[in-house]
This record gives sequence, C-alpha cells and structure tokens, in this order.
Amino acid sequence: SMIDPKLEKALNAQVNKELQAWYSYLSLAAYCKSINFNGFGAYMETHAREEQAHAHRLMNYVLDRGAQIELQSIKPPKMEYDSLVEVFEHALEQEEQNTRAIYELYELAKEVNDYSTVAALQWFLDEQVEEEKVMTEAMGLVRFAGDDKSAMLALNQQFGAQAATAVEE
Ligand code: OFO
Repeated sequence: SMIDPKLEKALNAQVNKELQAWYSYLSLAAYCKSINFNGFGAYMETHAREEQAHAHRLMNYVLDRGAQIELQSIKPPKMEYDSLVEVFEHALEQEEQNTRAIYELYELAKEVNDYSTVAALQWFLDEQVEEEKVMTEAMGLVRFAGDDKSAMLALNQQFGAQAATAVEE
C-alpha cells in the first residue's frame, strides 16, 4: 500500500540526516588525520561508511514501497574542533540526535498505521542502541585519557586497529 505523503516526506528527511551524519563523520575523520591521529581518523571513517549505508538502506526501503526519493542538499559540517575530546563528544551527540529523529519517524509511522515502516524502522532503532553504546564507550575512554599523551596515543592505535578489522568484515 501507498506511503502516507507526510511519512514519505519524513523518510526523505531522514535519508538526508543519514547523509548529513556521513558528512559529519568525514569531517571528524579529517580533523583527526590533520593532527596525525590516523587511528581515530580511520575509526571515524568506518562510522562515515555506516551512515552512508544507512542512507542507502532507507532509500531502498522508500523505493521498495513505490514512493519517491528526493535527495536534498547536504550542509557543510562543522570543521573546526578544539580537541579529540570535543570530536568524540560531537560524534556521540550526533548519534543521540539521530536516535531522537528515528523515534519521531517511528511515532509518525505508527500514527498513520504504517506497520511495514514501523517494522523497517526497528532495524534503525537497534542500530542506534549499538552506536550509542559504542560511541559512549569511545567518548568515555578519550575523555579519561584527557591530557595524558601516551594514553591518547595508545587509544589512537587501538581504534585504528579496530577500524582495520571493521574494513575486512
Ligand atoms: Fe548512527 O545514525 Fe545512522 O541511523
């Protein structure tokens, strides 16, 4: 059955949010790499790829339902960061915002009795639980390392190694 026009619009807006998150992770990766923390940079790149995959997944769902995709422009992300702690805080905040956006989408899908979309969004909710968990832990570690340079270098290496295995999967 047809997607409610309001929901179709909201799904398209969420595709844009996923792409916005993709762009933001690219910016975080670029910042980390610009200060030679390539491990953190690679880690942020894996998150960028995930967000891109989310956009594709949602886009294909909209198309499978016979609805229209309207790609909107992506705004330039924040490019200046003061510290690695700020980088990770920003990433976590972004995930939290995205969770709220998916909650709203889920509520709208329920409101218009679109049970297929409710079911499709469950995957995104589960994914957000995982991403918030992972990013909360990462942010906690980076915040804990704080001004300890050797601790920060060790984390950089660890996150880089983690990103390298994520690529192989
Ligand atoms: Fe982690 O944001 Fe996509 O869903």
